[in-house]
Amino acid sequence: MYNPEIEAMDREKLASLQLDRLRDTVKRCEENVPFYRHKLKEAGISWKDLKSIDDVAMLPFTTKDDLRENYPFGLFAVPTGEIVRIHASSGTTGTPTVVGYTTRDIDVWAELVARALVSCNADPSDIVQVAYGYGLFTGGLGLHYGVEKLGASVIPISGGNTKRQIRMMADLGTTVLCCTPSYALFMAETAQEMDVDFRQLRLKSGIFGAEPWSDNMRDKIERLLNLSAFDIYGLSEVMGPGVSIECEEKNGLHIFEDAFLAETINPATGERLQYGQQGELVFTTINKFGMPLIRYRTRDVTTLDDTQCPCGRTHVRMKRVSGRSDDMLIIRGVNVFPSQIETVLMQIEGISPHYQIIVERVGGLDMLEVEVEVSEEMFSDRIKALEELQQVITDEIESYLGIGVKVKLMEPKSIARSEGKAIRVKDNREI
Ligand code: DLL
Repeated sequence: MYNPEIEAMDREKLASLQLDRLRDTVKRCEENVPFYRHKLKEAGISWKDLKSIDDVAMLPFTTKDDLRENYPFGLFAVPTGEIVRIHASSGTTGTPTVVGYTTRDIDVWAELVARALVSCNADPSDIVQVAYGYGLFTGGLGLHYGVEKLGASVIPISGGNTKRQIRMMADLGTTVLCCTPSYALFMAETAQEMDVDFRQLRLKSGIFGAEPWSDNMRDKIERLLNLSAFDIYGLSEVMGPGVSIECEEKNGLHIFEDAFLAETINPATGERLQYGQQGELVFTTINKFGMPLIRYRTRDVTTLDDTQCPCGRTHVRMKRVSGRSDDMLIIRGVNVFPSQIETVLMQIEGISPHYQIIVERVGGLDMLEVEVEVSEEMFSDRIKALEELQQVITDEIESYLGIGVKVKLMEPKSIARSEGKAIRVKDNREI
């Protein structure tokens, strides 16, 4: 499934393929989606004006609000009769966003996920346990069809029932595990309770994503689960998992540029940034028919890197997502991403990898509190050792972030575990 003709394509040739696909996409949007017809007219631009791939910067943005305002099917570019699958975001913060796929879209998606799996050392002989949730969430079904396309065996176990997950892993000889990184940690803990030793299992690769995680968390997961952990990124609006994936270098995620045009912008001004500058990630789909999107603002913060990767792939890489711009906490004027706190915590001995961040406003002042779970061994230790540990964590976070923090040590297993996307932050400030 590794297709060097596409993935290691000469960049000039790639730009020409992208331009053809971009023009075709914008043409279809103009012809079939009233929302885009109006928006493009307002911006005074048509698909015919796109003469080079950089002209994408002339196109208007699409936002999550646009999707909500056109709920449910307003952005579909084909008649609903041609849509064969619908996914939707959870909609916990408002109207859900709905996405529709044609038969061709599903096929392209499966192909991209199969390519992503190969990038994580999977091949047709593998047994892949898909423990992302199946349903409206794109994680389960997205990975599922990619595994089948690759010709490997899929265990469609979905999320939850963690003891059964471990049992299946052991009995069926799972070689590749797909789930959120926070769920992988929960599995490690459950296996330990069941006296299952990961060194006796056959796991070789883990394909973890759907939420931000740090390199230090990777080290922890790799050690606990005895596998090689890869970061997979995607979002339902643009497709689902498989928009980008790490290769064996684990130094950024290659974006499948034959299907998605990536840019980063300054989120405040909308100005396009250079490669190497951190900003908000923006995608234009160029190989999608059901619901193509033009310059979709993801809110995810990252940096694009167009330098040559030793793996041979020529597609640009994005750094691991540090968080969503709307997850960024502003504490007394300082920008804080939960992933920064995670980076610090994962390096400290004596605590478990489960944590919770709480923000309060006390007397007009923002207070950052981090609840950290003490490991079993440490918990039975002397009070003095615990006090020292608490001080170490406080000092480390404060020196990393440059702001004061209150650290609360918690009993083992007292912080809620996640079977899907972990909720790390409780922001109790009133806006
Ligand atoms: O989370 C799709 C997915 C499923 C990706 C399985 C990877 C694996 P949504 O539910 O629409 O789709 O959420 C998309 O999740 O905009 C990011 O903020 C975040 N996200 C996804 N992957 C990563 C990652 C799926 N590897 C939103 N690192 C995105 C950091 C991620 N954040």
